This record gives sequence, structure tokens and C-alpha cells, in this order.
Amino acid sequence: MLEQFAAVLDGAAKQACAVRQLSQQSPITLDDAYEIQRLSIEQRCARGERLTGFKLGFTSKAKQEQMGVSDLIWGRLTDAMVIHSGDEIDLSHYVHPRVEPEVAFILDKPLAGDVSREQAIAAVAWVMPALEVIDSRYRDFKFSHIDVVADNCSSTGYVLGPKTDLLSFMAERDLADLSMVMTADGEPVAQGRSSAILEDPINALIEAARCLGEYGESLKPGDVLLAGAATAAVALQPGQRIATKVQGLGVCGFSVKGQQA
Ligand code: OOG
Ligand code: MG
Repeated sequence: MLEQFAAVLDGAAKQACAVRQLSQQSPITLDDAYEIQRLSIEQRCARGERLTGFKLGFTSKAKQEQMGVSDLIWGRLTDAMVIHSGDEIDLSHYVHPRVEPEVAFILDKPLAGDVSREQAIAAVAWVMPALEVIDSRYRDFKFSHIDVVADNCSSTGYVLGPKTDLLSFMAERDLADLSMVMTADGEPVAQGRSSAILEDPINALIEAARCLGEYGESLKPGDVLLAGAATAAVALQPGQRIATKVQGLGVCGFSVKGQQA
């Protein structure tokens, strides 16, 4: 049954069509949901995709309130989800995509299990502004905690901005006190602060190591970690130009194919 559910979600993502929440079809546990996620990503890897890292979700109150889910979740990222900054994306490849501003890290050392703040910082090479494109495979973008975990936490795309050395940045600035603005065609559509992400994005590294460890996974050198959105997500429209700026870290963005309404 778990294999079947994984195939349903993988198919929904490939065909960009929404499906019913799994929990409305059969009682599944959180462990089942993480196994469905693992199996669905295994399908993608069997088609040639490569794992590039992990993401956390619901690390901010803004996101928890928007979606009505308050428990931390984690998902897997692959190279097929990479959107290069400046690229154009085509909405026909998605069901009902939204975008959210994030902070991302790239590690250069492994990070696993219970780790201290110092260990977390020492494992990171780069910090970056980021955008995540999320696209629930469930109808109406509605789900329970268990459903969204099975659906790889709505992961579908991510953009990374310029890389800054984490240690040098932290020597001069407080990573937990940066303004974050997301714009559509130059107009602000979401604004927040990096402190919205678990009070400090460094906590996302600590939580990711712990949560992944519960399922026998860990962060490896080279992995990306998306720390989670600082604001609610915004639905994408044809023709938009989306950008996000994180104070001191820079800007990244992409455009959406098509005519503006
Ligand atoms: C789930 C993914 C949440 C975040 O950054 O909080 C997430 C969703 O909202 O569909 O990626
Ligand atoms: Mg996100």
C-alpha cells in the first residue's frame, strides 16, 4: 500500500494533477508518511534524479498559521528541483504553485543527530538567500500533517542566491535579525525577518540533524538545507517576476512564463 501511495503522489507531480489526501483514503501513520516520501523520491532517483539535500517546513508561525499545521516537517530535494536564479518557469508543469522566501545553507561537513549550535555552525560552508516553489499534490492545497509529509512537504523547486561564507557573515552580522522581502514585479508581496525561522535559521540546522536522524538520514557535505519560509507563501501568476532579498545576503529570483492578467 505504501508503494502504491508513493506511485500516486509521484504520478500527480509528474502529470501536474491534484489527488485526494491519502489520509482520507486509508489510515496512515507519520512513519508510513515518511516511508511514502522515501519511496516516492526513490522513484525519482530511479529515473536519474540525484539527491541534493533537504528542506524543513513549518519553521515559522506565518507558515503554520497559513496551512493550519504546526509540527515541523522535513523533505528531500533533488537536482530536478533546481531553478537557477534568473530562469523562467512554466506554470503548466505545476498544479497550483506558490512561492516563499527562505534562507538556505550548503554544508561542507556531515551533521547528524543531536548537535550543538557550535557543531551546526561549524558544518556549514555557505549561507544564501533562497526562494522555494511549493506545489501540493493535494486538491485545493489542503492537507494534514501526515499528508504533507507523504507528499515530500510540497517540494517542487528551489532557487539559491549568492553564496556568503557563514563564519565571516556571522562575525559581522546577526543571522537571526535580517529583513527578508519577497517581491512580484518589484512590489513587495511578503515581508518578514530571519528570526521568524525558528527564532534563528541556525536552529534549522540543529532541528534538521535531529529530525533526519530519527529516520536514519543525515546531512552530508555538499547538501543544501532550506531552512523554511519566513512568511506565508504567495500563489504564482503568469508573467510575474519574483525576487527575494535577504538583508546582507543578496537577491535571487525567477520569472514565470506567460502574459500577465
Ligand atoms: C508545506 C511546506 C512548508 C515551509 O517552508 O514552511 C514549507 C506547504 O506549505 O505546502 O516549505
Ligand atoms: Mg518552504
